[in-house]
Amino acid sequence: MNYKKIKLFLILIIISAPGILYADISMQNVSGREKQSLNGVWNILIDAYDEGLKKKWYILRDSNNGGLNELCYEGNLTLRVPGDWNHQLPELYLYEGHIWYQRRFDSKILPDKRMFLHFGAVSNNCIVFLNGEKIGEHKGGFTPFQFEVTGKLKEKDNYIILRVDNIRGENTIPALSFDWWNYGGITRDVDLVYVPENYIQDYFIRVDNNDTGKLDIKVKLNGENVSRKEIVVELNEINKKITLKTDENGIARSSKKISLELWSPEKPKLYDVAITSGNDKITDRIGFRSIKVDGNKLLLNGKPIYLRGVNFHEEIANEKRRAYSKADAEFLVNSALEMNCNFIRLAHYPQSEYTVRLAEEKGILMWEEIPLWQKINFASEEVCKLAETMADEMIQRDKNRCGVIIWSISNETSKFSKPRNKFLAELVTRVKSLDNTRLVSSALHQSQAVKEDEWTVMKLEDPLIELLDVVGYNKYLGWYQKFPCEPENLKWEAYGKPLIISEFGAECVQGNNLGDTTNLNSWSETYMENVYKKDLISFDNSEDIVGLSPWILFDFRVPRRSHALFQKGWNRKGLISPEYRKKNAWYVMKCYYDKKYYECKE
Ligand code: GCB
Repeated sequence: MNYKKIKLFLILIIISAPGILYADISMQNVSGREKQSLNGVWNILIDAYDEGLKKKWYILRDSNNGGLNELCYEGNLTLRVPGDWNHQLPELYLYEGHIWYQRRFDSKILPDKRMFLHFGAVSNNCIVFLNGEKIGEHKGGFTPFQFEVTGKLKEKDNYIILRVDNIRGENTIPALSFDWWNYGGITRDVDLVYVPENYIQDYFIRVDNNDTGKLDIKVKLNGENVSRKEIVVELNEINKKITLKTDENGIARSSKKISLELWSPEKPKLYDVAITSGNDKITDRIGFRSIKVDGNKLLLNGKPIYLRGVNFHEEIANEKRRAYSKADAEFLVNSALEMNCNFIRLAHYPQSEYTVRLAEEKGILMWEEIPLWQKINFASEEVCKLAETMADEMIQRDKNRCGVIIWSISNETSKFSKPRNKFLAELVTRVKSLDNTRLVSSALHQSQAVKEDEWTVMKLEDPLIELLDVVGYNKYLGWYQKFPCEPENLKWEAYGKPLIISEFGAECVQGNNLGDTTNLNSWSETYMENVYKKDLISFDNSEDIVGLSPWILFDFRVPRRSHALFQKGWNRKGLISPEYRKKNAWYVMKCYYDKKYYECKE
């Protein structure tokens, strides 16, 4: 064995060592499954000194089973699940540490069904215990995961305990410092999911990106008896029934001619698709489209498209909390629609499935990304492995959502780091091998203003550019940096590739127009408005730009934004204030997008 093989062997031994039980990647489409919700009120204990594991806080003790002294979950603090802990209890407002969650539940036991404990997301890490036994752990706060619990449940009085932490570190993703609130907790739905013994674990149903008259299907069964099984995929609306057979690994594939109405922002057509295998059946709403690049153009269903976008965080600013529900998704997506957007950059991590599904239903294209934000320790194998898992989990959850057109692999990581360049290049290959029906991008930021005749050209410089399909460019001229010239003479370039200006903007306090409003330090609406106007003039000079996502739709909360007069714990680059008052720059963007909308219609 050579050195590399020995290393791999040792890593495998470590990964499979008893005690480290990792969660499984989530099954496809939990929302389409029979399930029992475990949302609701959970008891909690705050473990500020991180002693719970040592002291076995995962074994529920009460007056009946002894050991009550110094450990009792019930009768004191509680938290609602789903939901971050920061906004629910004043003592947890800025808390970064461990919290133990506990609840009891009864569950129906169906003899011919398997059961899975499914979490939509837990921020950021957790260890899960069921009836006193550790069933596994998960790292990463924004993607779903599951554990099989068949045979581990009783009809009455089960208890589940989670140790959750939101601790930042050099080797976490995101790492030590990042520009959003570090919400902790069980932030998305928790369910007990019931499936048949041999169940449809996964499917990927899409049209061929090079030929939308061809439907490509891959279905994967899971169970003891999954080889040479028949699978039927039906689109009743067009009387289409496709029969497939699994191989010895329970995987079936087909590629068949089909005539479908394609999904687009103007007409976001979704089909009911039913997949049946033995006694398992699941249905989903799926849309079909192609997304491609031709030189510096972006083509949706073969036609050039302009992305009228915006960024938002998964936050309800006015309530100082993370968004988690269908109603929250409606609020966020409708707010983007109000500005006439057809594109959302879901910053800076996979946001709730409710948001993705709703945006797709409403005809919005999406950019989805993993939280590799600025200073990530790419030199650590453990960190890179985690980043890969995050990408896998994001793609697994949303690969059937045609509204998602871009997977982004990172935001503003440094081009000077060799391990970063090596790892991100590998990640591009990995993402493309998992899904060849979307484009790969990254939000880059290292650039130079270069004089070329009468023009000053903003040029990105990053070895990643040549590997990406679409280039994201973050730049805050007028805020972190001066405009290098008059906007009439300014251009943006991505070396002949489609370019999305993925972030630009400035800060201001809504309602403020005091002092010299030409001055950045005025924090005035007029200053911000002028930055937007100048940016837009320069964008119109640039042939490579296929879309914009200004930073950001709402002011958002960040503990490190601490200017005592103007920020007070908020990043004020929002186009809308937390109270939903639109800033001048919002109207500038809305006008610009209306104009683009009518230009594109002509
Ligand atoms: C950026 C980051 C974003 C920040 C923003 C800012 O470049 O990508 O996460 O919030 O700048 O306001 O500084």
